[in-house]
Amino acid sequence: VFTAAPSHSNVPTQTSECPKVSPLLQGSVNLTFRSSLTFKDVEDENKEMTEGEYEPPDCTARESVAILIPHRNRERHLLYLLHHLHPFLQRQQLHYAIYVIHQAGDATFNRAKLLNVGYLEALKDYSWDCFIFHDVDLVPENDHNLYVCDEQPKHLVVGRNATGYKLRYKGYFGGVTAMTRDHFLKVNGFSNNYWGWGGEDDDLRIRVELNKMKIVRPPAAVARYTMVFHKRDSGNQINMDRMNLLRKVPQIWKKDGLNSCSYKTLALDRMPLYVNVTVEIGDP
Ligand code: UD2
Ligand code: MN
Repeated sequence: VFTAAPSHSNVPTQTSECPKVSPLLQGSVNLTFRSSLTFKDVEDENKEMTEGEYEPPDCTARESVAILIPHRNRERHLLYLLHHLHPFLQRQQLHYAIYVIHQAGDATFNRAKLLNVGYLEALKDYSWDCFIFHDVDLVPENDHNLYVCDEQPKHLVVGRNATGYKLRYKGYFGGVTAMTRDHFLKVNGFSNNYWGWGGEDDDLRIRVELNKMKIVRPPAAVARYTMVFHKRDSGNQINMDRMNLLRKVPQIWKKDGLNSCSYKTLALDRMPLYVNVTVEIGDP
């Protein structure tokens, strides 16, 4: 499935590169969150998807991007996100695949480790150029917020509805970020040691800075998201150790990350809209 050939049979095999700016972009879109929406509806809207992967039908995409979504027990949010994200990415004329990394069991949640697993598993399918680390509950409002990587690690959530579309704090690197395969390898990925809520995004920023890279952001006018309302999940209590961990990043980052990420894949399901990786990642 993960081959270069487009799945659309009436398209000539030799296609030219997609334009630098997609003619399909619409700008700011009106988001809807219909409570009667079902997975079947979203599958029917996206018939051209094969096993979570997409390629533009009549041009060759300039970039191949893997979207990684850490997940447990947020089915409704996942559905809304898929409903909006597939057409959004298709309007950007990307070659992409969506991976949902599902934490098995009910031990404390570990967002960062799940994202490390997503990176390692996605690279078994294809040599993706770019990775987007994506909260399940953040829906992009403007398709000029391009899901491609930059020369430098990119933070895509300048603002969101709940915070008046203002950057939460200087250095904030949470929610949705884009890093190339090499950027992420260079920083040894995320730490695997953040169990529960908070800190893992700041840890990644520190890794980026220690490696002499600089975080960039799209213009505030396009880097806008709607976060679907939610309370703190059970199993994701605030991580009281996070400040301690953050102080130790310079000493720890080389031995805690991609190179020490141990896990057991329980299932890998290639569904129409995404690849679902169910993984056992242990507990604190
Ligand atoms: C903020 C950050 C997020 C992360 C988190 C701290 C923003 C917009 N987002 O999110 O990137 O840094 O703080 O850890 O600032 N999840 C599940 N099931 C669970 C728990 C979490 O699927 O039971 C996933 C899901 O993708 C969710 C993400 O983890 O979006 C972050 O958790 P959250 O949404 O509860 O935390 P939030 O909104 O404070
Ligand atoms: Mn959230």
